Amino acid sequence: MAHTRQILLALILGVIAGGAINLLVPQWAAPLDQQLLTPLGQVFLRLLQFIVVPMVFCALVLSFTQVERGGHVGRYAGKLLGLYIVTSGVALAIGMAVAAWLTPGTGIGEVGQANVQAAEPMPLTQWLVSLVPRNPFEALADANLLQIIIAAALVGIAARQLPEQSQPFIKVLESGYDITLKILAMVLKLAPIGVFALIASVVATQGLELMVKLGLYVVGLLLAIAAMALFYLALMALAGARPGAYLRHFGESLSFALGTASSNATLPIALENARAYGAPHQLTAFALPFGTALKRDGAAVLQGFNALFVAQLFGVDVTLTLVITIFATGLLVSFSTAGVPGAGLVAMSTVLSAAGLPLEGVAVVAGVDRFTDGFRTALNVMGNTANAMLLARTQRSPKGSSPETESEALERP
Ligand code: DAS
Repeated sequence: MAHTRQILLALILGVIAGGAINLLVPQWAAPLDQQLLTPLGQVFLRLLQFIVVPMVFCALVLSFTQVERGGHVGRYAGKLLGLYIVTSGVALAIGMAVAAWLTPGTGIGEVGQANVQAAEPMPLTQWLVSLVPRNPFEALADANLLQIIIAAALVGIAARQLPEQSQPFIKVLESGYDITLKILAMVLKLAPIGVFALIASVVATQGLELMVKLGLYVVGLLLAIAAMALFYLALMALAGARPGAYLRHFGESLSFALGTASSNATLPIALENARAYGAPHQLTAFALPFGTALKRDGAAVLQGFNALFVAQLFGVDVTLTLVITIFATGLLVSFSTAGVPGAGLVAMSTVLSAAGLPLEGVAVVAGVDRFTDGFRTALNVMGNTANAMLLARTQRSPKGSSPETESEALERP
């Protein structure tokens, strides 16, 4: 909890410092950013990325070594995918509804242009094949979370079939996981500095004038993100999953995501928050990496909202076909958006080109993207962790009995 307050304070100070530099000494913005702010922020992000792969791999293999006959993981994956599709559909609908209601794309003049490379969408079958790792070290080196999940499943299930011989290997993994937790605790001490530098860099170099010009776009997008966050809190309250306790424990992950704009970098914090919250480790060790690879409600809200914004901006008629195309491609794109800063902006071009909307729309919003990215990423982390907590809440105890209470679920090893 202390970290959360420190990170939020660092964010506020970063915006103030960045704004002061941009308004009072704009000639210093670029050199200060290049010599100090960006390097500081990148060092911090790299230290976090250093932990993600070993922590996730150790946690996943250990989780898979406990897989009982019938496979809890298969059950988790099936239920999570169902939850992901439904809630991502809600996120897209909210994004489109707010854009249709506020019409942020009408009445704004010429806005600064920036050339953003259109992302080439990978055909679905090729994407599915690419999930299978051909080399475990390549999967680890590329930090490809879905490939790491499959590699860990193969290793963990194989290790389970060699119970005696794999004990030393399991001990190494347990120590490895504990070591990553210790490194995480050290890196977290640098969080306020890292988050301050990251946000000050954005505000100092991009300033706030574009935010004013695209004010309705920024306000509308943040409103849609907030609406989806409230949807999750209401869903958790309905499911008896104590939204207050969720916010108290995961506030650290959410504020971290806000500052770093990287779901991948936030994963170690989310795993640690889930452990402190008391969620079953066997579930979160699978669900959180799985969700970090796939679950991006912030990206879903963005794609729905932004596509209608672009249609309004360029005077394109919003037909039922257009809405359905935006919804379908926005849903697919949200599952394939990377968990790194700016990924949603790059993914926009896929939705716009599928919907036949001008790609120039990406360049129009590029200038405010890093600011909204932090909020989208916080919603991505919320969608991932909230669905995992909802799944933990619904885990039944042995056959025939009533669904175990959350405290029972949380007490289970
Ligand atoms: N920054 C991405 C993430 O880390 C989300 C986005 O760009 O929309 O999840």
